[in-house]
Amino acid sequence: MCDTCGCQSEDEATYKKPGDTNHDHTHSHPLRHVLDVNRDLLHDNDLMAERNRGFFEARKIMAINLVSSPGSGKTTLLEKTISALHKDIRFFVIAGDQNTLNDATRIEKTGTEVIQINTGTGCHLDAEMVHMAIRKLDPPRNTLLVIENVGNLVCPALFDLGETKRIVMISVTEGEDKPVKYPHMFKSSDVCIVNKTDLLPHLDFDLAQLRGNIKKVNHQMKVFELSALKGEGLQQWLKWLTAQKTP
Ligand SMILES: Nc1nc2c(ncn2[C@@H]2O[C@H](COP(=O)(O)OP(=O)(O)O)[C@@H](O)[C@H]2O)c(=O)[nH]1
Ligand SMILES: [Mg+2]
Repeated sequence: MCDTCGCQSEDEATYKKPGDTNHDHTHSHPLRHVLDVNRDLLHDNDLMAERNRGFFEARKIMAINLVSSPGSGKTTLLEKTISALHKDIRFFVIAGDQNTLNDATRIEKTGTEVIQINTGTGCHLDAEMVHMAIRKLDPPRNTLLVIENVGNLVCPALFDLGETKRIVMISVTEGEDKPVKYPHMFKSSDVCIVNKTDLLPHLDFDLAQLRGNIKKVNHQMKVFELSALKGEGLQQWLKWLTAQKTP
């Protein structure tokens, strides 16, 4: 079955051949209806995202939407970032996962106010979920809100949360080709953090190739290479974040 339009035709297999980029069909089917539904869903999300953006702008809150595959090191980077900067910046965190309070528990240990959103079967946070969470957290003026999205390089790319910056993380164990395999996420992000550089000596991983692939899909992307666990490269990231927060 075709993933995009759900039709059952035999010739669906053809568009999955390497080199095929279009969802081509030799038959007609109601593809238009699927696109309309998606547009409506995203329209509602975009309206709510604008409300969130207005809230953040009015309170001069920097809101970061942190996205990556599961296990890239988002929560680890957050723990390290908060520990390093909590004297200068007041952090608030929204943690998204399908299940468990694990990330909220980790963030809470840093003394930061956090709300966990469990999406159940959902593969991303949406603007409405974030809206409800910020009503509860009520972050005051001049603070920094980090929204750790559900681990996934696909669905979160479509959902604007009203964030100030979208930051995509990729770890060096994931392969150099992920930016070109999942271009929407890398295109829609402002910053890319390449994590787990401490593992490079043990891997057959070509950092130059990854850099090239990032630039291929988003040549303006700001890139930080670091090890959240061991601390190498962390200073440049902290310096950049501090500069964003204090205009
Ligand atoms: N070697 C190494 N491991 C890391 C690094 N950052 C995170 N990890 C490990 O990767 C795993 C997943 O990290 P976590 O922060 O939970 O990832 P998340 O799912 O993206 O939030 C944990 O076992 C971390 O200790 C890093 O810089 N180097
Ligand atoms: Mg996490």
